[in-house]
Amino acid sequence: MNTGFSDELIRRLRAAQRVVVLTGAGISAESGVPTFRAPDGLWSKFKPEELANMEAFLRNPALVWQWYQHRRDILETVKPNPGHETLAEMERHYPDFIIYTQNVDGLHQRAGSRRVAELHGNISRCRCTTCLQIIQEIDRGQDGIPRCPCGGMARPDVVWFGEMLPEGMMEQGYRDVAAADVFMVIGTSGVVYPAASLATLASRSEAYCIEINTEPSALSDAMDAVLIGPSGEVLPALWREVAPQLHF
Ligand code: BJW
Ligand code: ZN
Repeated sequence: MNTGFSDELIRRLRAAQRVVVLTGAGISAESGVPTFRAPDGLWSKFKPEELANMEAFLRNPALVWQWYQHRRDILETVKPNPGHETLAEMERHYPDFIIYTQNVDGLHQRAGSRRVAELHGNISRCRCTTCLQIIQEIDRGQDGIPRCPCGGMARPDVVWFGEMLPEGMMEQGYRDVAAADVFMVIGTSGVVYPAASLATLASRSEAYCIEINTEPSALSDAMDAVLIGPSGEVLPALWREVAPQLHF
């Protein structure tokens, strides 16, 4: 099959020992998880900046919880797609392989990926806004806002705008990128920082930088190879060329 992948791209992926991947909402799109910035999304009348922040939550916790509960309901009905599955397979092949994901959906882990750093938290967990503890037993409350046993309002354990990412995770990411032979950025618009800075750092490092996206992103110009198409199709096709012995 002539897939149009360049020789350099295939050569770099075959020779690589250390691979770092940054994923965004696009990798889960083919599973049926809506992205954030698509013009026709169900929540397109809200920008993520308007819902994913503490001020919005304190102003209207019911609305913000409605958004998160809707997304949690979607996640109960979806499963990982061939894009997630290919990354899990790649991890088994490379001695050093790690995914930094902006996604909160847990689909990389469900596909079998083991080294996954969740830059923006996980939507399935809740944390108390008063005692700050992770809450195991949620009390739904009469107003529809989940509460902690301490009485405080629960919030999803995700990273909102203006909040710090999990301690030390970006620093580890910068170290991993600096040592990487190949860096891949998949399904992100590349407009949210500091996550996107992993890609800008990679573009200035020795790593060969590959992007997979259905359209050019804010990061495309800095990449060595830009593969336009759905990641659930491009990733398996690419991996079939890189490691044919694993497939045939
Ligand atoms: C496909 C596809 C298919 C579709 N196949 N592809 C530097 C400059 C400017 C601003 C800042 C800066 N540094 C920090 C900031 C501020 C801010 C920020 O980045 N703002 C910009 C938006 C302007 N950042 C922060 O506030 C961060 N914290 C921080 O900086 O702390 C330090 C600090 C704190 C306090 C004081 C001072 C400093 C935190 C950012 C947290 C982002 N949180 C969210 C919500 C998480 C929880 C939740 O899920 O609800 O994270 S917002 C939202 O955007 C979510 C995503 O992870 C994130 C990125 O979105 P993503 O994944 O790229 O999705 P889309 O929809 O944008 O793109 C999808 C892509 O897929 C598209 O390109 C499609 O084409 C593609 N696609 N189908 C392949 N089948
Ligand atoms: Zn509490």
